[in-house]
Amino acid sequence: MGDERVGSEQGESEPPGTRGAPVGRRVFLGTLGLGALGVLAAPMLQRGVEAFLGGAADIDPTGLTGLLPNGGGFRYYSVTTSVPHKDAGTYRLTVDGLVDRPAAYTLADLKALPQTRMVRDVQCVTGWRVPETPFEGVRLSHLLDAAGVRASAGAVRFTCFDGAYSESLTLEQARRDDVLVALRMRDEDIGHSHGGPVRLYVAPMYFYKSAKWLSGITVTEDVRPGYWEERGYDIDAWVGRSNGRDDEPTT
Ligand SMILES: Nc1nc2c(c(=O)[nH]1)N[C@H]1C(S)=C(S)[C@@H](COP(=O)(O)O)O[C@H]1N2
Ligand SMILES: [Mo]
Repeated sequence: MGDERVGSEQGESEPPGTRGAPVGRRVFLGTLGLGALGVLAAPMLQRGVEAFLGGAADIDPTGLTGLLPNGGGFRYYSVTTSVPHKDAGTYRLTVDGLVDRPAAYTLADLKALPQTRMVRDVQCVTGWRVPETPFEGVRLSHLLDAAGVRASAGAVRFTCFDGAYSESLTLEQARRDDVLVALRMRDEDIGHSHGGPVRLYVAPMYFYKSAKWLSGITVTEDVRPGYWEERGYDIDAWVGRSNGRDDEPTT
């Protein structure tokens, strides 16, 4: 499965070979050189540091807080060291590829479309889970229908304005009711650190499918593996029956 990079815009990274382990804790221990203290001491240490750091994850210049649970159990992930900020003035979502009507949506365009709200658990493939998280946005199927998907199409590729991340779904998966182009998370507009202003949300799959900073939807003939999928993660990432894990399904 490989070395999922965990951390911050400052680029902390997770050591390889920690699949299935409590990753934040291991990275944390590794960072401070405390590995020998072992797993038992770690939860206490982590709680202590968290209390000390408070809610500073968004402004922490060291990147250390990015390794810790923040914002109600979420961890901040980015594969790039920095991500440009986009707002209502600069954000665009393009839909292209094997479609009859390519489109470019502004944030206002997306907000004007029918919104769907869902509350499901979020499960990262590295082990952490956040219960009952509301997501809200436009069904991906709505954007695909509006674009007019051609008969030759079989998959969808997602690209991101971080310039590096990508994801993929089969067309059948992409058309599910529980796949959103999300504008809101936890009943707030999605902030920059969680992939705002727009991220993908694929409720039944591991959270790596939910590409942050979504900027492109390209309809393709075949699935083209996404960023982590090229590095060993399963392309069909159903929670509980992929990636060698047995988590409770999220839907
Ligand atoms: N663009 C982008 N999207 C991404 C990632 C990333 O590094 N870059 N990481 C994925 C992974 S592995 C997880 S667990 C979630 C983390 O989302 P969060 O930072 O809102 O907790 O985003 C997913 N989407
Ligand atoms: Mo993840």
